[in-house]
Amino acid sequence: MAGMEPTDGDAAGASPRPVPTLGVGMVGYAFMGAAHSQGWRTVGRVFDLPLRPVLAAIGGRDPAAVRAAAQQHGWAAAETDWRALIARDDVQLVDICTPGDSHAEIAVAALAAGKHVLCEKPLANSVAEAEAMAAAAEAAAARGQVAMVGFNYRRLPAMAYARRLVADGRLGALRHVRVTYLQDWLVDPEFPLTWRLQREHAGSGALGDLGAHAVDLAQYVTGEALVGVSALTETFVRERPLPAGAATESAAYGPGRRGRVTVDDAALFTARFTSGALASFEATRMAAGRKNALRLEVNGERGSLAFDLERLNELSFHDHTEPAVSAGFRRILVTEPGHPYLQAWWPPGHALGYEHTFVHQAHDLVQAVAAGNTAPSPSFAEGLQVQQVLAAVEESAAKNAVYTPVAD
Ligand code: SOE
Repeated sequence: MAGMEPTDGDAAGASPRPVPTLGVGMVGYAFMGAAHSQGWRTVGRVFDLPLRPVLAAIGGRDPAAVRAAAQQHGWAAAETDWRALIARDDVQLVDICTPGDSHAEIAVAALAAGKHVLCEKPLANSVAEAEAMAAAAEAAAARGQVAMVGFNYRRLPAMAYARRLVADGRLGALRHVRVTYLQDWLVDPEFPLTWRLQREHAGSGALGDLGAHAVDLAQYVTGEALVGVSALTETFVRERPLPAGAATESAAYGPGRRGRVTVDDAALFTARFTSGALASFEATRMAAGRKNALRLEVNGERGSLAFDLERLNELSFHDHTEPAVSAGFRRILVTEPGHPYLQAWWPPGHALGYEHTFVHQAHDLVQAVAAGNTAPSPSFAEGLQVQQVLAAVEESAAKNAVYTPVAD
């Protein structure tokens, strides 16, 4: 499966050590494609890996655009048909960075073709698709293949460290988890109707786009699963201009080249964890001034922690067992070599950023492939569970929509 390629050797001129390669083929080259490319390009230069990822081929429908993306992001070849990309002998791992409506088809085909798979979040657009993907991943695992979901925020050193604090009992029994994921790129009602605003392409709106991260992160940090939700969703701007060059002006699109928004702009829900801890979630792309504000707070019997993605190198921790007179939240700068992933990076205080999560994600996946760990986390089964939570949120929101205030 994996090819062989000599390393450059070290500065002293030692003879090169052959390192097996892992050919990566990526489908999609927009925002997530660029972010994943960064991860694949960088990971082998920062971490000492048992397999060296090679950016073998990138896939996309538009021949000129995919060739340009290959050049910009460092891919050796470009394919206009994802099936051809999967079939390539130099591709052992398929990375899916397309909109949700093609995740299931590509992932199932790639797994059937014997490839390892990384799939962007949310795993799918529906529970049925996610079930098919999880079943395909389970069958492929028996053949030694690895499948993982791209919940990249787990790979933030601060979040991995927060999980460690919880697991070590530093917070004691958990009581509350509060997660908000706030962006503002849809505040402008003239923002065009891109695929992220169409149910047939995106599955859902802020819920799947941001809420999926929130749910995964809450479960990852606490090590617990959510059971039971109660939700509200809203679409504040129901029609938007069609994007420039939109191919269709079908009956579904009204006059003036505007189209219907078929997903939520915001989703709010409360939930219960297996332990009985309570959680609240808010996901919106309508919070003016909030750019990428993923905030998480966990309160336990023995302490609390708080995190804000807009200050991603920091974790606030309060140890409630300390004397009240001197206790309080303190800021941990998560850049020490003893913090997750930091050993490979810069000296303490030399901060990391958003893109490093994709490097860490590539690192964890390559290690899993090399170790033959066919159940890396987050697995497709975990992606399916998140999808089930999202579906429960939609179901609850649909029911809640019928409860109207009672006049007295
Ligand atoms: C857009 O809202 C988006 O790019 C998400 O799709 C990503 O998953 C999130 O990390 C940042 O925001």
